[in-house]
Amino acid sequence: ATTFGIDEALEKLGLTKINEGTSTGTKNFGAGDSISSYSPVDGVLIGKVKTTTKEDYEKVMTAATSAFKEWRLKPAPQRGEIVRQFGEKLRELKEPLGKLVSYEMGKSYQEGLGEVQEMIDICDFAVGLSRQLHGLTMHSERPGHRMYEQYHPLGVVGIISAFNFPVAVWAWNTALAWVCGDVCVWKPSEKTPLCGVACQNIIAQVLKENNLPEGISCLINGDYKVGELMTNDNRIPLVSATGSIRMGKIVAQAVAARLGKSLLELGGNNAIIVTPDADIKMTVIGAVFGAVGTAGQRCTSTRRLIIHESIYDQVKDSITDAYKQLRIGNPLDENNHVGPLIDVDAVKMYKTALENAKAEGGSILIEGGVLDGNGYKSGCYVKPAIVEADNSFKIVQEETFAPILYLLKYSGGVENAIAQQNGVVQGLSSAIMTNSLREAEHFLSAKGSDCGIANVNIGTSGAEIGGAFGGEKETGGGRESGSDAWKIYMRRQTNTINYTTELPLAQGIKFDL
Ligand code: UN1
Repeated sequence: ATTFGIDEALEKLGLTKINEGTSTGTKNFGAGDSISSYSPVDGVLIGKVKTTTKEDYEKVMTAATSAFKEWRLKPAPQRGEIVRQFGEKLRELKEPLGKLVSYEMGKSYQEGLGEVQEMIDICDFAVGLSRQLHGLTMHSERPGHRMYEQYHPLGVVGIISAFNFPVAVWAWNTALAWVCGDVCVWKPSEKTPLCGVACQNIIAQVLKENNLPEGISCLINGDYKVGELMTNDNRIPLVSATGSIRMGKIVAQAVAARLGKSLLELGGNNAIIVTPDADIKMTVIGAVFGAVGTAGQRCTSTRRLIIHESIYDQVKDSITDAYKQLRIGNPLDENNHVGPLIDVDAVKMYKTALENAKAEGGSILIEGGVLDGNGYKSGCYVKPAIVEADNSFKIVQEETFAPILYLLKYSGGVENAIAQQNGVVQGLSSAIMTNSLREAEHFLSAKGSDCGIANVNIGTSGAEIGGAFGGEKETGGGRESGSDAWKIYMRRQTNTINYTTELPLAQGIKFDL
């Protein structure tokens, strides 16, 4: 249970009704319009955030580029110390920030806290990493020569993030980018602008306490037009973007046109394969959390269950029974399982998807619908739905950011299930529920899942920060968070040093003067 209300949470995060959203530090430069942030929980206006004008953006970039000149020279472990302090602040503010995430985005308070925990975890990871930005040494083919590689800071990193993880995805990027010696300019989703200002307030405080330039962390606000300022800006060597495939294609093309790098984290169409050997109880928990958690608005949400025909009815009955237990309502009330969608546009897309599924011949197992009346005044609460469908349906091929689960059937061997699982354009997360070693290893082999994440006896969502996070095909190919994802935030340099008085050429070439 929480001990304070949303107003107190806003106060602890330094937020007011009108917030200065365009900033380095906590200063606002601009005269941009305001974005009003309404809570999907109760439809109430939480606050306003000013948007970034072109002139503001130039000031931000001036601050960021000059901060980079200083920050890149600070030894990496000292940069890690700043990230450590940031992680400490997040520990102190976990409850208010988790509450704001829940209230502004609509995910459950537990998930809001979980999201802040992901931020804390990536800070810890980055602190350790700050002493491990290793390159390799190689053996030169020339006598008296030494060859090695080193990683240098890259520059200003642009971050475009989505509403569904309004704080954690920024932290995955920034925590790594900062220890790598980069500075960051962040455009949060215009649907969750207060989460952006809250995070900016926290890091600005840490930078101030350490007498560091504010431009190390910058915030810009607005819609895609503000994002375009970054994608077209050749002062930004790397743009990391999370969101829809449509958005990713636009970002990738703009960044590629100037030969910049992009790190893309786009849509998923994640499936759980349920084989005859599956533990049904575990399957139900994994599938239901994956499908209705965050109201189906994670890029790792479970959208498809691919079930073997021999156990199809049993799984179907268990899942539909579980759905009947779900409580939909205020996500800040810990008794509820499912909160609202982000806004009424999302509700429209949910309704259209269900209509399309029916029109294509899907049969509805658990009826959807929009809730109204007491407790549902925002108009954003919908019922999680289950549809029996076919993988070839156009709607099944798409990612609908809502709690709609498609049940698909397979017969024969696990290869038939894998063919369906891989038979979509997206390639983010995948899972198999099985106790058969053969099936599990087949699923993980080169002819198995084609996704960036492939799990055995775990659902599709809830990845840990220690692994590289991302996916293949139209998911965009980027990897964030753990493992060696840090490398994209740095530039690699190969160095060969000659410590002799001769100048032998490589490849045995003779060039006598
Ligand atoms: C996202 O939905 O954009 O694996 C990120 C998960 C979370 C992150 C999801 N750790 O579900």
